[in-house]
Amino acid sequence: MAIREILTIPNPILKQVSTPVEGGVTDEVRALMDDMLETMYAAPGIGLAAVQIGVPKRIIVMDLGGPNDEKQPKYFVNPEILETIEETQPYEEGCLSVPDYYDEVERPARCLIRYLDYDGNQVEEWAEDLYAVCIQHEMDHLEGTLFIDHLSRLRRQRAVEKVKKAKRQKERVA
Ligand code: K2U
Ligand code: ZN
Repeated sequence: MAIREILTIPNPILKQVSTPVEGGVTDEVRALMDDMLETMYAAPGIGLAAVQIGVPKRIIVMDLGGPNDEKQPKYFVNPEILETIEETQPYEEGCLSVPDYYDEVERPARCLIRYLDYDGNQVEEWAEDLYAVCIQHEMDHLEGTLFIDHLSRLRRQRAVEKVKKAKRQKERVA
């Protein structure tokens, strides 16, 4: 396993639409998910899409447990959102690819998802609460969409400028 670099804006790879995994959940796909999970825990974060480590394939990993909880990783290969309910819920979102910027995003409160798990079994289940927020945030990544793309132009520009300024300051110190 390895901790991989997490791409941050304005890296254009983050805007790519990820392609489906062909040929099922192979050992190679599992090795990539192992790296994604190790990278996510080290960040730390509770979700990560493959495109965030520069691999535009439709793969997501997640662990909604807290830092002191027993690890409960979830793996999503070729995930699909089959249904959403009309009711929405606001959530103060962040993103490992938009470091140190948080803002409120409204998303459907529940969604029906279908995906292949770590063993290649097909799973279909409803997600709600933080699970619904996180899976929709990650599914956005697979479409090349960031949570800041749901914000007003002004707030999105503020986020971009804040990340660029932090990068310039980091380069000056290095
Ligand atoms: O995609 C990512 O960058 C991972 C996000 C997932 C996420 C974003 C918004 C809301 C829920 C999940 C990171 O985990 S951001 C860090 C974080 C950690 C705990 C709770 C919310 C966000
Ligand atoms: Zn994100």
